Amino acid sequence: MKKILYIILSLFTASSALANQPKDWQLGFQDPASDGMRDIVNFHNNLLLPIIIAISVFVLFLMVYACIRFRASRNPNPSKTTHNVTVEILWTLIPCLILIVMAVPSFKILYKQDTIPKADITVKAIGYQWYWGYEYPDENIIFDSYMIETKDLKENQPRLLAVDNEVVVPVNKVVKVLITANDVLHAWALPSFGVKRDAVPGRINETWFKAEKVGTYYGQCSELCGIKHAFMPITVRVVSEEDYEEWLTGAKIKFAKEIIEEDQFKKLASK
Ligand SMILES: [Cu+2]
Repeated sequence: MKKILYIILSLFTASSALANQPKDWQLGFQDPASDGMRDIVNFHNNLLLPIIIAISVFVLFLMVYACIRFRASRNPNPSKTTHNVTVEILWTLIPCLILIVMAVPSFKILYKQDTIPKADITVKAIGYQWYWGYEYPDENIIFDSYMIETKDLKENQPRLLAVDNEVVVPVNKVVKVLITANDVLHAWALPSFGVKRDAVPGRINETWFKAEKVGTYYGQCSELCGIKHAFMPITVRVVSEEDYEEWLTGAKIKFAKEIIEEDQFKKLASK
């Protein structure tokens, strides 16, 4: 009973009280933290959900009506009708119209997400079995991001979602994410930003987001990629411009990418 109450309660609170990670008994989406996700949530809550509910109620009504009105005791000699042109046109046409009504805003959102504005920051995410590697190509930064084991979790770190090295991005900046994989298919997904793209070996997919709120956001690999698929979470920390600069200064030293060209010269020379 308590659980049912929770579900009902969460129906009303889902959009306002939830932060940026999955919650117990959550229904609905995580809080949107980008324009793209807000579009998706609006589309779902204001258009899809009413249509789904209306159709479900209508079908339920038809079933109940048929059960009562045409039950054997009340309708002993059933009609032998097999065709009715009007009804057939209607039940083809109306679903078509419903699909068109859903398709138009859906494509609008899709195309909006597909157009990547001029990026302020580019991050490259590389899926490995089973962790994510990140690169900031413009900053010469590279690091790996592993899930923190349950026993090593600190306070406020969610289990199976927190990582050792988080992706750090500034708030209100366009972040372009280049996504690829090193071994098998993975998918880089962050629900709060409305972002989900497959990471395909040998190919670079791209997506973008503009985080509107400072905070820590959690996502997970969303393409079955092997035995530890569930243990390669994604953590993005959105910080203020100044904090980002500060992080950058430290990260440039801590995560400095070695100069590849020099290595190659050395390799060539030693041959
Ligand atoms: Cu994966």
